[in-house]
Amino acid sequence: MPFTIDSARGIFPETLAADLVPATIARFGQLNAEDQLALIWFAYLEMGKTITIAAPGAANMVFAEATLNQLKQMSFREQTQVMCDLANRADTPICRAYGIWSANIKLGFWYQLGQWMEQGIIAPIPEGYRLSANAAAVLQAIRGLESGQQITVLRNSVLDMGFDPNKLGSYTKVSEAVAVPKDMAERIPVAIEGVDNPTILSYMDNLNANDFDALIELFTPDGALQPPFQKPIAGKDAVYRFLREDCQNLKLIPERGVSEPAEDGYTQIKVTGKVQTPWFGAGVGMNMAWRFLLTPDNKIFFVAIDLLASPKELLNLVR
Ligand code: 45D
Repeated sequence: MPFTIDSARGIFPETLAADLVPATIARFGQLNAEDQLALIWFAYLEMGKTITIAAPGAANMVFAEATLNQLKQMSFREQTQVMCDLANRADTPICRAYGIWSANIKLGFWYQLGQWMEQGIIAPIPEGYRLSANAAAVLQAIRGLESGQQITVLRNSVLDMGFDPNKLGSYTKVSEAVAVPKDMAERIPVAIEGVDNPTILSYMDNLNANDFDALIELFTPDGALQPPFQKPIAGKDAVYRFLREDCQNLKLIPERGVSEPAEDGYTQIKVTGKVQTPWFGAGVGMNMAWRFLLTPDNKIFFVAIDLLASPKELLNLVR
């Protein structure tokens, strides 16, 4: 076997990812819980002036409902404590429940809390709260990011909260029901300047259609998918689970790409373009790259998905 997942990660090394995102999140993680909550609140208010978050679907919210109702019954003091516990990743029943939710359930939970904070149902950030100097600097750094990077910082900070499920031993993740794949008649196939490889086109089209059963068949049994700023998810079962849990209702808008032979009959293909998330729709187009490594029989051995450093990177298709 010429490639390992590890060596595959290095294809198209010229690709510049938005490293400011993990750097900002690391700085955010150093702040105390009060500062973290206040900072997200301020960032959320500022972003809300230019972009709108779509309300999560009701089906999505049922899993968080019991916890949300529990919070609603509490005093402001207790509510603040719960939010700080989440930021501190404490070991409490609520932090344990939160820890095993899928990304969208966690986001939906905070979406609801944000609404309730505005309505005075959940404890607000105290009026006149002053961020520490470090927190103010992190907020300033977030202001300087492009919108796709800002929402990624927000998302990742929310995903990091709660009790770490890996400390639970075995657990079953709680995620919303998987959407029915889009009707064939409603699918609009993508076109990619410079790339006509059918596996790549099917990858994009199946993901856009929530057709995860068809999508997973494009991978080799040991194939891997590396989401932005994460380690590769390896093996068909794990990739399939990830797709069903965390990849619904995305809109991939690939624009252009290059395809070139790699060692031993493999092919490496880089595609750049935009991705929209159901949370922000067309309001935020994230600048993305896909770096594929295909086997000689055109199966996906590896694909890395990168959030790009800048729009300029959309045109960077060199090796
Ligand atoms: O703490 O090809 C308050 C893959 C204050 C799959 C709050 C992909 C207190 C393969 C405001 C209440 C998935 C990898 C908090 C492609 C407080 C593939 C609330 C890529 C927390 C292309 C905060 C997909 C709130 C990508 C409500 C790149 C925050 C998807 C809400 C990216 C934040 C999706 C939200 C992103 C963020 C979604 C809703 C970045 C959503 C971000």
